[in-house]
Amino acid sequence: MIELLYGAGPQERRQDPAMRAFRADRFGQFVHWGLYALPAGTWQGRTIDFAAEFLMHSAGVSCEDWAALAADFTLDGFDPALWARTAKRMGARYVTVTTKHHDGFSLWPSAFSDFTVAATPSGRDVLGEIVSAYRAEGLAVHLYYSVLDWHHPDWRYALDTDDDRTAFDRYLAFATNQLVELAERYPDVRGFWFDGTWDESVKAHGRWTHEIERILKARIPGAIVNSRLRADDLGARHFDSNGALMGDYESGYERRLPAPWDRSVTARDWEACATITQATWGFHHSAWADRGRKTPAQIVEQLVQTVSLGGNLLLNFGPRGDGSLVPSEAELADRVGAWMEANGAAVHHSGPAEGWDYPGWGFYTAPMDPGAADTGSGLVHAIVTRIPVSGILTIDVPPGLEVHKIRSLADGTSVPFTALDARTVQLDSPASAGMPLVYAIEAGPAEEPGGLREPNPDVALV
Ligand code: H79
Repeated sequence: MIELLYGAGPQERRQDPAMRAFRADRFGQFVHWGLYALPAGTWQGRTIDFAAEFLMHSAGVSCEDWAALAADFTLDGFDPALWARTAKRMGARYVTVTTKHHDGFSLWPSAFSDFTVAATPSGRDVLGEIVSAYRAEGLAVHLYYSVLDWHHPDWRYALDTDDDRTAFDRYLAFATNQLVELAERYPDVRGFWFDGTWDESVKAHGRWTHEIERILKARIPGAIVNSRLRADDLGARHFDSNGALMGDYESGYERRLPAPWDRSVTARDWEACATITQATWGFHHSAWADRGRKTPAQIVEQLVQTVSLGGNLLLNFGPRGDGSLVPSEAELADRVGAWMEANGAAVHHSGPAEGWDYPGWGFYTAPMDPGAADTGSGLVHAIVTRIPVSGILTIDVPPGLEVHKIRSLADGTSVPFTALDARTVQLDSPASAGMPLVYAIEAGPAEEPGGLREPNPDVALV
């Protein structure tokens, strides 16, 4: 055990109302919006794949040229109320919105920077309007903040000289000021989502990451902070040098998920973030970006895989430069929302189904109490995302349980099944592809003590 001043706090799951709500929400909307949405992946006629919110960096644009984009940030199609309604209809229960991305542009009129919405034609507090719009729809709001900053003269990737160290101290004072400012201006936000914390400079300042978490939580009691903020005394990130999680939940799964059978992640709270496009977060206006867009069924599959492992999914939207939603993203939100309308009970307030192993054809989730445990109600949702070509869905029932009833969650109709033995149930799998089908399985203690299955004699002999 290494002695740490800036390591992890208590390792029990937080059980306060904000954290319980976050955990039960399961589905959030990520929004990446800033100046980068204007060039949308193309600079001086050259379109760069993968570079949307990264364009300034990838195309080597100077701070001056990039800052000139502010003149075109006119909000002509900006309708935050529509964003919020779209997110709510999709079934998202919270939003995480970029307040300042790597390019350093602040979406609120920060007193600590000249590079903000105050320097755009409208001068409006865009972030404030977004926060209000989502709160009005009943969604919780988390604020994304990039510590990495390509604009600020005092940002450093590494601290090689005394001058670097002095400059970076000034940078951290600036970031602290901005974060306190955010907490003071928008006190009804539920949390902060940190990014851009992987460089040597930040890793050498575990103390600052520890301190800023404390400061934000002092300003906003119950604020939820992701693990990506944190480094410890020795520069270990997310998990301290003793292997303990820092921050309130693990946020390392970016554009990937834990393996469906990896139950180790259920030991803690975590959130994965995902793009609709193949890789970009800000709007990328190109055939390249559109080619890789995920379908509603793919999004739902990621969502239920996440919930089955006790995580939250943050699904990203990248509105266009004028503030309007990308039509295909709005349509996807509606189609995911239609599925959630009928099947959201398998997602919200749901988590891992204790004892139900990953079945291969989809995922099991179970209603959970906000303390993050299976309620033990015996109700399990089976979400079929991969229809077996055999047409037969086999359900391996945990020891000591038996299936009483199976119904379709969407329409309540009873689904016939055959009990092969005490622990194996089969039914006809859904016949056609489309959106994932959800079966509500009602199980209870087995009447016959058939829980312990005879070992398969063939397996024992070979
Ligand atoms: O905000 C989103 C990303 O902009 C941010 N995190 C999410 C939530 C992020 N910053 N850095 N990274 C993710 C990883 C960096 C990937 C890169 Fe690249 C590979 C940067 C340079 C090489 C991809 C390819 C982006 C530009 C070229």
